[in-house]
Amino acid sequence: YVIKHDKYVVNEIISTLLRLERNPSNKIVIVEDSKTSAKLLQILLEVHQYDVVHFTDPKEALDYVKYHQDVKMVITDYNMPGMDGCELTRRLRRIYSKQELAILGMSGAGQTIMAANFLKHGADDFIIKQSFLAEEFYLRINSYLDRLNTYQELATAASYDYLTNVSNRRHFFEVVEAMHESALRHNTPVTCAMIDIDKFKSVNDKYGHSVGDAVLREVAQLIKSSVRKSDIVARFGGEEFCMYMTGMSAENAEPYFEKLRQKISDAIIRAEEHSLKVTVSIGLCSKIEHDINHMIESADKSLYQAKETGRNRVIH
Ligand code: GH3
Ligand code: MG
Ligand code: MG
Ligand code: MG
Ligand code: MG
Repeated sequence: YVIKHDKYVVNEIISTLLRLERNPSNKIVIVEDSKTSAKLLQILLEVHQYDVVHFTDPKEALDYVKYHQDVKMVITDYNMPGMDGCELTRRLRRIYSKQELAILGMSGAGQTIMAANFLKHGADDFIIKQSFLAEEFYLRINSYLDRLNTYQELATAASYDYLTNVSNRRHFFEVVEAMHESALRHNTPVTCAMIDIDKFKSVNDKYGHSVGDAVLREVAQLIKSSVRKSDIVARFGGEEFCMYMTGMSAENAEPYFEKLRQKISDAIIRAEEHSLKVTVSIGLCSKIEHDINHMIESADKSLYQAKETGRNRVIH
């Protein structure tokens, strides 16, 4: 019906569909001073739903890629004003590894010598302008993007806890060291918290392990939803979570964690055919120590005290 009535509308619909289908995680930057050559590549890529950004100036491209971590691939020409493609490749590689960004060098016919040059500077591959077959080009592009996505999936799987989707212990220490150093430098207050579900063994005993898992997920979610982006939550052991918060002073930590404790004890957790409630005990440490491990140990001691004095409470 539409085709019969308005060709313009059809084009609009098609381009809208293309935009909708475009995968934002497949962003490719083309750096090419020749507008015709760039246009050709852009069309080839956009037909296959790649999100393409074009720059004629390599310096602008460098800035863009530096601040847009969603760029997966850079395709760069060699001869360009201001900076050649190899230099651009070299500078990009100082910021992004091959696991984070794919780089394809490109130059005109008769410049195959450039291939080694590009590869030496950190490019993944090299193509000769206008002499490649479209199909081969797509296959290569796809294999690089697939590889990057696989790396990213592996990195995520290695950093997050499978059951609760919060950080695992390894990832926690990987990021917390730098956070702590920066907090010490800037004299920012920090708080470390150990949170442990009370009598969790009895939840498993009474309702079974899969309900126990659901409770763990729910508690993790309640904790996670109460933190800011600058905080980190990790699952340390079975039913034990550790939190590190910057900008959280001792005075603020008390009411903050009291609220979190209350929120968890109020929550009705539904799992399978059951509705249940759990409580947590929380140990805090806001006394700045140079070594983050000492703060965690101190929070752990407070947690132990919270358990000893009746559970479902916050001890500083
Ligand atoms: P307390 O108040 O002293 O902390 O008592 P608790 O029962 O919570 O502590 P305890 O350390 O005795 O038991 C922890 C239990 O957590 C034992 C274990 O079966 C359970 N657990 C650990 N990891 C998992 C998990 O991944 N899934 C489930 N369902 N249970 C788990
Ligand atoms: Mg050029
Ligand atoms: Mg215990
Ligand atoms: Mg427990
Ligand atoms: Mg425990």
